Amino acid sequence: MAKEPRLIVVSNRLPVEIERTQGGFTYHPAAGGVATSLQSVRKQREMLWLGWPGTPVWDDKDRRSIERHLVKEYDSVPLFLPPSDFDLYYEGFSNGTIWPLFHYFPQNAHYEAREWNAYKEINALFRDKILEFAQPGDLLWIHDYHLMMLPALVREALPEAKIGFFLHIPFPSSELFRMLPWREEILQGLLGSDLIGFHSHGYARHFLSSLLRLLGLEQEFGRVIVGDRAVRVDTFPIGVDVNGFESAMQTEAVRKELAELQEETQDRKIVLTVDRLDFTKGIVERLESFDHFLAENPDWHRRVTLISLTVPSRTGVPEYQALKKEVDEAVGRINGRHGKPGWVPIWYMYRFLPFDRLVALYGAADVALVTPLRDGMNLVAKEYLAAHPDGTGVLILSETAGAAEELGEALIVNPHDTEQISEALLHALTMSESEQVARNSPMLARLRRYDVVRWAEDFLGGLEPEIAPAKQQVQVRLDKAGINLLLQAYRSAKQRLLLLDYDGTMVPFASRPKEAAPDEELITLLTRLAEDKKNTVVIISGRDRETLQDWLGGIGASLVAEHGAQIRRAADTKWSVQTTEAADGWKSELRPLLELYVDRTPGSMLEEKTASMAWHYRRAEPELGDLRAKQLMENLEGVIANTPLVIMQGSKVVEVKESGIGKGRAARRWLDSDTIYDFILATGDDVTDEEMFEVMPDGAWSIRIGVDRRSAAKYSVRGTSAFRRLLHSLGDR
Ligand code: GDG
Repeated sequence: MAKEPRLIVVSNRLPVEIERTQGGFTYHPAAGGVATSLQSVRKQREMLWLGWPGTPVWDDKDRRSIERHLVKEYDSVPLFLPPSDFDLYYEGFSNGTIWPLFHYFPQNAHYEAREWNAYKEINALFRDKILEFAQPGDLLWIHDYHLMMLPALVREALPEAKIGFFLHIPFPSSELFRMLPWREEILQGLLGSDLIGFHSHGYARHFLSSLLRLLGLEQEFGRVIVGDRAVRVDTFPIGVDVNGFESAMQTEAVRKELAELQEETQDRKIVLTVDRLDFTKGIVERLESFDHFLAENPDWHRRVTLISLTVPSRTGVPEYQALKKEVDEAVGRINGRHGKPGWVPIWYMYRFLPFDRLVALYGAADVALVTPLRDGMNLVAKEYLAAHPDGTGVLILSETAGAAEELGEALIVNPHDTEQISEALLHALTMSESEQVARNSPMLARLRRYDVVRWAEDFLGGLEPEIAPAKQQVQVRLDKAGINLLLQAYRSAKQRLLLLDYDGTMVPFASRPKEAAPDEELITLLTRLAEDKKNTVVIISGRDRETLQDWLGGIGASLVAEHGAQIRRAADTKWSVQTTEAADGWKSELRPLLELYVDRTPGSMLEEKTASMAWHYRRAEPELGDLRAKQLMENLEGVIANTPLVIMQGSKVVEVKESGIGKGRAARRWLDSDTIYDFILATGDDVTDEEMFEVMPDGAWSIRIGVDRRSAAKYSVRGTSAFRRLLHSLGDR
């Protein structure tokens, strides 16, 4: 079996804690979702982890010793970052701009050019470190919002690298994202990747919509074409180590902790909250909901305890200090208001607990109250369920945590709705065990199936080169050598057939179809090609005959309009119509439906042709256009069943036409004629051209304009300008 390529994981922080001790350093592996998931990957392939090793300032000797140890013992490469830039990059741009903005707190975000510059500088240092270690064939997996410029920086230096990027926090709606002064750069930075992963479909959608609105880049099934590369955008919801939690529950240490907890809380119900102290977590809002619950339900006094584990975070930042004060005061106020001798309603712990104690807390809790205002995923919700393998326990979960997309059987709440959370608490505390198990079992089954190991494998599977299904035509990019072969074949041929699509092949798309008129240079080029006695030039287009006649009537080529419904041979002056008389009948039936879509989709329009009707939506709001196109296709499918009509979706157009009319059949008129062509070139860019590619004989040169799409064509070139260059080379012969 072929050896798996090596994986280089890159994240801001290395998952190793380093402490200075007398006479040296001690090292502890830091546990955490991503680190755990990659342990299993480590068993299957060689892996290197690259990141910042932590705050202390080391001298050169320390650095060398740490690096040696980490490379040897942890397969990790430390990147020592300059402290001055580090603050601007980390506290500044990463946590003071991106973190609040991406979590829907634009009022907390600041925009400082100095910090942005430091962010780019530090990303460049990461790139330099990668370049020291990367070898051809390595897979690179870059993590999170601190390193969004890194994919493009690496791509620039290593054009052939396989680069994956995963964002652990939300990607906000494009309306928020566009507030960022450096939004285009960030998008371009991410687009250096081959694969970009998000936790939820919503985040991926927001990202794609930002690409469309800010860079004008369109997607097709999550694929975005950037220059001559395809970038895939997909969803990989991170899981937890379900087996790890299940077995942790059985260990002596956890059992002991659990017994102690039960002793202390007696037969009171436990509601648990676990968060890092952060404004995105909704800590104060949640405490207020608990306050409201106690005020509304005095019969629950003495019978319930809220254990709030809050992990210190960014303690040097004034906003976080203020939040800490607010939380402290809320806890004091609520305990003061409802507490009684022998009963403290809220047990507040402001510290980081050892893993065993955390797991014991999960196990002891009757209810987990997880109500962040915004959260990329939220692992606590999943860990709580994993720590209850028998399916007991109740999860109350915020609808704005990524986890809510998968954990729909939990009690889902709006984290701002005090009343709703208070009611959910009552429901949770009184829920029967059978309802608990009924709700949790399907969630547990999903967590087991898609655990943290599957998550990593799934992402890496998406990053490794795809193997094309047997039947799918793999297109060969026409490189210099290929073009030379084509030119040789052209030169030595006696009878040549050139079947040329127009829009998207010889000219780029314009937002109004009428604006895509041919330029002088193209007219001269085509005329020259058509004048060559050995050439039969056919312009084969979806456009109406008037436009084709008007634009290309004088070049001496044959013209095929409306995908073959109308044909004018070079020698003729008249067009011949290929359609049936019945056309008028079906058109008047379908017209009202198509007009309805024109009305419902501002910017779209209806075009009537001889044998078809086309609804164009290139100028419509892009997402609405795509949505309406799908709806229209569904609608039409119902209406045209059992008629001789077919629906085609082209580039920003949905077209209904008579079956039997098509570019394939039109091309056949030449292929099946008495002339034997010893050089055939067929070119096109969209689905309507596929019919033509499909009927091409073996030796034909079929070329698809645009890369990385499925096609029956044998070859591809990058875009209209590349194709024009090729035409020029033909014209020069
Ligand atoms: C990012 C995203 C996304 C917490 N307190 C203690 C402790 N923890 C552990 C929990 C859990 C983790 O910390 C917190 O989970 P998050 O989901 O918030 O993860 P983060 O890494 O902070 O955040 C988040 C995540 O990335 C993964 O993609 O879900 O949305 O913001 O694992 O168990 N662990 C111990 N003691 C504690 O006191 N031992």
